[in-house]
Amino acid sequence: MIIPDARPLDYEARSEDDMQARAQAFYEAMRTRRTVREFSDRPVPREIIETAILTAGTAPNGANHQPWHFTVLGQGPIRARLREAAEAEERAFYAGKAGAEWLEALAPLGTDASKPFLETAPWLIAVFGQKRGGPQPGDFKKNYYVTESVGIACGLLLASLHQAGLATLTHTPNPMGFLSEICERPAHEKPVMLIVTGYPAGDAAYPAAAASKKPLDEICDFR
Ligand code: IYR
Repeated sequence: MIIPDARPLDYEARSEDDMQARAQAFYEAMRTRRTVREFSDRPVPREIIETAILTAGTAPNGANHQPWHFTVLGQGPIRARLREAAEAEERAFYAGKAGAEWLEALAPLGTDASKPFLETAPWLIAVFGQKRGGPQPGDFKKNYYVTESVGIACGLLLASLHQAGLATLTHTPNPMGFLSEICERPAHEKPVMLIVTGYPAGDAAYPAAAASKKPLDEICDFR
């Protein structure tokens, strides 16, 4: 392969012991992440959120078009509107739109249509996948692997926020059309999820069922 405008890789070789220790340390850090649904209103510096979004923006993605947009909502009057719209969708969802099987799957989490965190948490990050765009600002080319790219970016965003010491919640009100409207995003951008972040409320708790993770031999095989 011929690499256009090739640059030497900035690669730091490590010993196998060091690699295992670093992988283990990252696992120990990440395994303490819990999805939190009760947030404090204590402010969090904007710079931490900016750094986490820069981290999300390093995600591998289709043709390096970086097909994502993050609309960050701080505290403000827009929050009440957003909560109202989200809770209206959630009420319909929990009242039966979800169907019995889905509601049964959610029962161990204890979730319901009430979403006070949409007003309490200092930051909400609405994540959009761009069907069109390109490597340069203003491009309007077709994008590729948008779902996968945005999913990886969200994973990095959540890892960064957790590593920084913040609580997070991936919230996916269904449907999410109202997010595009409130965030004033164009029609070629699809809302993917809302990431809520801030400090956990003093009495925040999580359902034991959510912390039970499958063992390695269940999620992996080597051939
Ligand atoms: N969007 C709803 C329902 C919900 C769905 C799944 I799948 C979850 O893992 C959690 C919740 C809500 O936010 O309550």
